[in-house]
Amino acid sequence: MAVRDEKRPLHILFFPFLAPGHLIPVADMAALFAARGVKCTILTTPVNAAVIRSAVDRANDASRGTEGALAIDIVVVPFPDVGLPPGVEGVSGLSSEADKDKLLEALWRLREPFDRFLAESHPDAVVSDSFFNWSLDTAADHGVPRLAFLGSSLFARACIDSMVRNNPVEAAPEDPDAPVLLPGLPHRVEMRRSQMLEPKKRPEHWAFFQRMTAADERSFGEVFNSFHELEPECLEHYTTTLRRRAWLVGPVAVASKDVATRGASNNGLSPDADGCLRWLDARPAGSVVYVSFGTLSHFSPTELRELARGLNLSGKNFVWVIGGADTEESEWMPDGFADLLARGERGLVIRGWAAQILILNHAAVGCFVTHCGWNSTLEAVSAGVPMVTWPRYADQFYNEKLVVELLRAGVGVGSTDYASKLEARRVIGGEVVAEAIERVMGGGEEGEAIRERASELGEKARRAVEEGGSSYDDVGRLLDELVARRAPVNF
Ligand SMILES: *[C@@H]1O[C@H](CO)[C@@H](O)[C@H](O)[C@H]1NC(C)=O
Ligand SMILES: *[C@@H]1O[C@H](CO)[C@@H](O)[C@H](O)[C@H]1NC(C)=O
Ligand SMILES: CC(=O)N[C@H]1CO[C@H](CO)[C@@H](O)[C@@H]1O
Repeated sequence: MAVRDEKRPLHILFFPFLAPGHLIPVADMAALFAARGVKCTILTTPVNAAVIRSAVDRANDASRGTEGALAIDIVVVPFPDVGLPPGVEGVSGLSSEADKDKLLEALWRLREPFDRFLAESHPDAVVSDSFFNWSLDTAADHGVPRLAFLGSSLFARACIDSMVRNNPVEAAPEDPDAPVLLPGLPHRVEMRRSQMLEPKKRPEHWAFFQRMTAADERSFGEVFNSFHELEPECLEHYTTTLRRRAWLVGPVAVASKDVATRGASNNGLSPDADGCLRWLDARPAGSVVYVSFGTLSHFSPTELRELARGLNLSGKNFVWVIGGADTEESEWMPDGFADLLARGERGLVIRGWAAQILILNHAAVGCFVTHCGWNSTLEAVSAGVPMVTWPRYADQFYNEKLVVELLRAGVGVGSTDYASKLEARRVIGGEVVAEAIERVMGGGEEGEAIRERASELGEKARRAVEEGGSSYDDVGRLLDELVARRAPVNF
């Protein structure tokens, strides 16, 4: 292969955004490239380096003894001193608007170490998070091609592009339930106004998307944690209609050697997580609802109560991960729910971190109630698990569309409000939650078809990253191209 024919291996610098959901896929992606003989460096700050350290160590252990594989380096640079509390080096742990501004300032100041690294090491390419729009110009100053990575689905990326280009929200009626059609896409995508980013309500956010889209458009291309078979029409739209270049290299977590402990702060299975797998072992195949909303989602006490009621009403077994819940149980638990948990037969609640990939791949799990963060969505797709979708924010509403309407591998609970942690939203009743679970897990035709499609997608996902699969080939195409655009080779 071209990469190895050269005397010097290709060198790619990865520059992830400072949030676990962005860091971990980037570490996984670096592992994929390193296994193909690319020298990979990840540039980040101390606390963020700790998040990916175990994934990187494991990838490096696995690559030792693999012919042609190279080790991944993490280059740790100090987090800029902007007055954030010690230990806060990213989105996790921000507690006010003022903190948010400080983080923005810190992100901007990372320009200096990034610039220095490019000047000193002169890599062949940079894979930069789309959130760092300025990395385009910095990379260009050094003649280094920038590949953007947003960490979203191609579908969501195309929707965001349509939104930024056409601003259909502004033209829609004020009614939060007014339908908003996203023009220029290969599929009919109709949202409710309340599910979309409001440019007037969130002007900085909107401007941020505009700058991000502008920078990504001018980049060498974009890499996606997705695969051809998952969203073929979107890929066609992206490359042919939008004339953008995209390489789909995922699902990057499938090849990871770190499935058991990824993201765990203590670098190991918590006793809870260990117990959870044993608990699942004792449950029939496909009988358990797995519920988790990711690290950044926040549920009000009323929402938690309705969710608990819904799980009980569904009659199904459940594992519910309440990540970092800051709500007292007495504030939300319906009467009798504590007893139901104490009996330990129907359900298990895990506080904090869970071995999500292991749980999703357990035969007992029959459905995943998810906020549709792309990382979680892809983990479910890869495991062949159908979904009950409950988006809360950001691109999650688009991912829900993809899962429910295009892939038809899930059912939505009818979440209508794009709202942050601090904002109110309409509460989804327990009956509605139970009904969605029943539609996915029940005996009828609909449930069977959904489960079959989810299972087929899982097969395709796993095949994509194997040798000869579409994602494997996309990595090869990208590497060949980077080799070809290098300084002239002497023959
Ligand atoms: C990135 O955003 C900043 C504002 O935050 C803007 O000044 C700059 O021009 C943008 N850079 C690119 C390359 O789009
Ligand atoms: C669970 O649902 C049953 C009815 O299906 C009800 O009798 C019981 O009170 C509920 N328990 C909780 C904890 O909600
Ligand atoms: C790859 C990755 O970031 N995985 C994380 C996805 O999000 C879940 C929770 O939402 C985490 O448990 C995973 O570690």
